[in-house]
Amino acid sequence: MKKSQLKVLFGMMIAIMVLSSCDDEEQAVIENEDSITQKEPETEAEAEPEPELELTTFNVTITNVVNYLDAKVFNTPHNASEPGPIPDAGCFYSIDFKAVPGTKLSFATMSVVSNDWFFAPIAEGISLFEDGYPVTGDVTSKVYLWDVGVEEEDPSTRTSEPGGAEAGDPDDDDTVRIVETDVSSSIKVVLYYDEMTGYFTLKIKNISGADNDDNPIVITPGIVVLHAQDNALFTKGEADRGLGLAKIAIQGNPGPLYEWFTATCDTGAPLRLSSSFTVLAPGVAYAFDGEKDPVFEEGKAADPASGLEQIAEDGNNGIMFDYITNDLMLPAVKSNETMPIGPGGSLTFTIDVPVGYKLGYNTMFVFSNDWFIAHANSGYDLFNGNGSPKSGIEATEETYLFDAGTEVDQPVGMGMDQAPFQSGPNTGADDDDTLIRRVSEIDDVQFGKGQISSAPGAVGYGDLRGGYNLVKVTVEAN
Ligand SMILES: [Ca+2]
Ligand SMILES: [Ca+2]
Ligand SMILES: [Ca+2]
Ligand SMILES: [Ca+2]
Repeated sequence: MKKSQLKVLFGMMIAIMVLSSCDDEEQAVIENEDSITQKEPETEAEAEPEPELELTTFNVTITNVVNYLDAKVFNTPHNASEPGPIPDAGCFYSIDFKAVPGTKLSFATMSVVSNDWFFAPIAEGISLFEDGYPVTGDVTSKVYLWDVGVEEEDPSTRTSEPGGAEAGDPDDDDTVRIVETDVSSSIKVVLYYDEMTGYFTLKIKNISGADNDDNPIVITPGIVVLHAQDNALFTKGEADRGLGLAKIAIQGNPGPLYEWFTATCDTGAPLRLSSSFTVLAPGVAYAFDGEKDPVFEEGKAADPASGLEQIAEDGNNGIMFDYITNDLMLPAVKSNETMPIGPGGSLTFTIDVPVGYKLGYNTMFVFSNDWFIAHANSGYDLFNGNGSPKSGIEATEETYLFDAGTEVDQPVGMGMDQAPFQSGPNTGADDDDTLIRRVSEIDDVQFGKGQISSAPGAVGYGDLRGGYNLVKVTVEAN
């Protein structure tokens, strides 16, 4: 799908970049004023604030932390009625899952005739799409045999020995490391894809079998994880994270690791799984000194002059930037990045702010019709009570996913009127509800996880309320 459509989006972003290329000079002027101010401090500002205000420079970073997108346990061999290991050559596990371009696959299954060895893809995972097309066929060459670094190699305490799943000395090398890069004589790993349903099927087959004296192979129940960033299960050369991978590698028990990935808070909102795969559009950061964010107000319709519709529907940050700069006459900057930011990437902003001001920011949740990520309307206090500037990731806690109320919603990442796929800007039916509101529910069609609810619309990774796990916001005072 969609490669050409993504190109449209990138093209659009480049157009925006060209339109705004004169901003660098404006930025330089502001910086010069700042340095003059610092050399010759003037008396307290009164009626005409502009040149006299003491400015603090903040670096604001909105990181796209989308990573773990789904986790599944596999435990029952194909055509078997009970969960169990696979000792016989030719038998296999079969796991169905849904995924969209940008997704990587990792899994782990134990090699029983070992102390703590497991089969898993290369640390960055297997990309499930290449050039927008699903990857299918034999992917065994991307699967290695790994040592989890928890139990010392000793044939008498192998898991296949009586009591071996409980016995064994600590490994004298505690890092996760490669045992073998060619596992094709042990297992075969194949991917299938169904165009109609969008589901992949992963088959992990025992090739050698337990009876092969030269290479006895038994594989066990394990876990499949769909992710967007590298090193989902472990980092090569680092110690096991202690989250349950060793339970798979030593005992063939995927339960603890599955629990870790799929943990929720009391309301059922995920603590770690991201709701969606999305990129973030170039955004705007701004500062204000009133009670409420002057750019948008939750519970009211978007102000047509504010540029909210354009930023939320099309990822166009130019109109909002101009509105804040020229109409509201408040400090505003566009992100330094002029292209969409995928998982692991960041939007960065450098903004000069008068003491006492609050921070606002806005970036599109690109795989939507009119959703944007922004701080709550109260704004983030950039300064402590004594006027000292703040630094840290605290702003993440009150960052939420909003619906701009300007375009009707289609399933995330699946709508032909959404920015990456639409024929042009401002394409799509009007929203039934024209008020700006938190997105309190996402129906995950991309991965088939179903309804994901977060009453507040929380987007910070690791938020104790659970939520969508999409971003981290970092503020750093210079
Ligand atoms: Ca070991
Ligand atoms: Ca053992
Ligand atoms: Ca909407
Ligand atoms: Ca649209």
